[in-house]
Amino acid sequence: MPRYRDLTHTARPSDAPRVVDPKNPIRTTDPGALQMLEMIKERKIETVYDRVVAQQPQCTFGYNGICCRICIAGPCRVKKEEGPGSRGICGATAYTIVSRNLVRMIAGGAASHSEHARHVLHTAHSLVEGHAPDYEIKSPAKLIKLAEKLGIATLNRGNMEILKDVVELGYADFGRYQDRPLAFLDSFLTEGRRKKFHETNIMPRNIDGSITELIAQTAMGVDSDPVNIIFGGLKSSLADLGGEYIGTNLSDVLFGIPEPIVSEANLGVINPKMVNIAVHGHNPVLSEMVVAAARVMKEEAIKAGAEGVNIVGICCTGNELLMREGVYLATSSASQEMAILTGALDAMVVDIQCIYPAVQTVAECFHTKVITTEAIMKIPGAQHIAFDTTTAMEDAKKLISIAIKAFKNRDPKKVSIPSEKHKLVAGFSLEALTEIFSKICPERPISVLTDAILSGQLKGVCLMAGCNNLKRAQDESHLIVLKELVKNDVLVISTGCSSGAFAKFGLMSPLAVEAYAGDGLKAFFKTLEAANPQLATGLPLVFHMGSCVDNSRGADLAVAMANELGVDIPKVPFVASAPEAMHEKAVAIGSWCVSLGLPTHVGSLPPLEGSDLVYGIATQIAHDVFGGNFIFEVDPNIGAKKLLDALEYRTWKLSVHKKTAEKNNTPLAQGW
Ligand code: BF8
Ligand code: SF4
Repeated sequence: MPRYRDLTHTARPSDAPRVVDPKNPIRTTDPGALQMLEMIKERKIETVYDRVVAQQPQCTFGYNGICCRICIAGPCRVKKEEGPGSRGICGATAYTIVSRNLVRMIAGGAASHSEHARHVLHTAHSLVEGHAPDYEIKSPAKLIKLAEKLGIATLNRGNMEILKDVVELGYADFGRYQDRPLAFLDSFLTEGRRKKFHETNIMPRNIDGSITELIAQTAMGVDSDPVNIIFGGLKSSLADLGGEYIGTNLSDVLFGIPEPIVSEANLGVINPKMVNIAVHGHNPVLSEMVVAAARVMKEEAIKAGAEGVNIVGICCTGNELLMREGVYLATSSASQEMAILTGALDAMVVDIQCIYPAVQTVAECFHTKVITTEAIMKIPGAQHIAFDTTTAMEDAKKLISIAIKAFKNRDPKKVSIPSEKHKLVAGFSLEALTEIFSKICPERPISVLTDAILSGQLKGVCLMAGCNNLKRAQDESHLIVLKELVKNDVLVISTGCSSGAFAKFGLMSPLAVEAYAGDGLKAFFKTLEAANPQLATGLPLVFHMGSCVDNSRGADLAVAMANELGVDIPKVPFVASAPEAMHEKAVAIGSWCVSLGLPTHVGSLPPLEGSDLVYGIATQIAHDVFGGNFIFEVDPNIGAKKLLDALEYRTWKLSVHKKTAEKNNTPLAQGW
């Protein structure tokens, strides 16, 4: 059972309101978005902030996960505690309906992340085959490291030859039928997790099969056992992690390993004198090419009367480009429409995921061109330009020409750009962090972090991830959780829209360390900075690890810490938090975090409260089986306290076990 120091805390969420201020349309705290809304208030353009209010109150059956639409005898709702109304038409009870609905979200998340990974894999494959002339192996070092992890021979072999084998193994991971584990996943797990996943029968052998199996398992009249269904879900969540691992690592091979880099964030990065193009979505395969094309098309933009081409990022495509190229981050998920409202965005080029269909509706009030680029992602009214990796540069140039043409139609009277923007330092891949630590201890770099925890200087590590969910005001929960954690000396790494929130508020900067970090964290940063004079700036309050698929970098760090400490992940003072989770991808990530053995806070409740059994499995029984558990808590202050409790408990227990092992000269206890 998870333990809480504060005895008023239980596995149940507090009584904090589930939707804060449901009638208030000002549902953001982002200073850039607030400025934007103020600027356009006379014009009354509908945005997500209006629609979320219009949706209130949301359906309680759906909210609790007790509405089943799996077959067309339904929809069935669990309406009563007992009798025929307590079951669906087929007799499915609440625990079956809730668990089926939940794991189908995991399947959606796993499909999304791995579709992204598949695209990166296809690109690498085209490169190997000689059909992707505009791409290259930017990081041979990463390729070698990855190949070695995967057991692929590297000695006396050319890079393309090695990449060919890596790609083949990646493809096999999507469709393997032999009884062997997913290679990319298996390549980085701790021994303890490998054993646990085999014992619990959740080690996936392929990605596509795990997702398909889960959909089949949860079809009408198949599995009704909630425990079996949830374990099926966890298997898919691990397939999701495998997919993320492929996505992150192959992106690093093709586009480079992120290193500390300085940039800026929030709507003020949109430049009134330039052709502004927002790249939005998740996939670096297209957006990296847009950045490259923008560099060579500067002259054309100048001819059109602009000073050049300004690429800005939104959501995780933005994070990918920020991490590797230092591209400005305009905004994050919930405020994506705001970028168009500036009236100075000439094109929004989108790939996949988290793109509101509403961007086209807003764009129609301006000159902005919304351009979709992937076969599975079109928006009525938007222009579609199929992006092909074999003609990547040519396609990217086409996109930029459209933006330059649109720039000429920009209406200066409609331009109003918020001044808000903040400097930031991003680019903290695990390699970059390891490099920084290695300046203190070259032999065992991760010991710099684990020793700081064991000595009490740091309380532990938290991976902050996830989206915006407007049940509370945008970004508020991300900020509250972060501030509470850093004040208590927790080292925070972040991804996705959590990173977006911190960047937009100026918290991803060295200046924020002085204002918000606790003494231990400050001292830790000072030691690192003193040993790393090569860093152009000081270290930021929070380390940006990348996009949503880059949560795999967080998993990598948890594994490295476990190996350094000689324990499995459930004993490592490492927690995760998604204070504003929204997407199915977040459900998949949260589920593999728990399977890996991490206490995982989620600030917006997934639809599972309709079954006490399923709720109990997620928040308590999971801890007994995997050492990780969900902490569902909508109040970010309480959520942060529960995370701190979990870290404190782990550090205390680990220290006791270490002392006992040293005193008695016995192996370190592995139980959690
Ligand atoms: O993949 S954090 S809202 S943008 S799902 Fe989407 Fe959530 Fe943002 Fe990135 Ni991740
Ligand atoms: Fe209703 Fe059962 Fe069909 Fe679900 S599967 S909609 S509970 S009949």
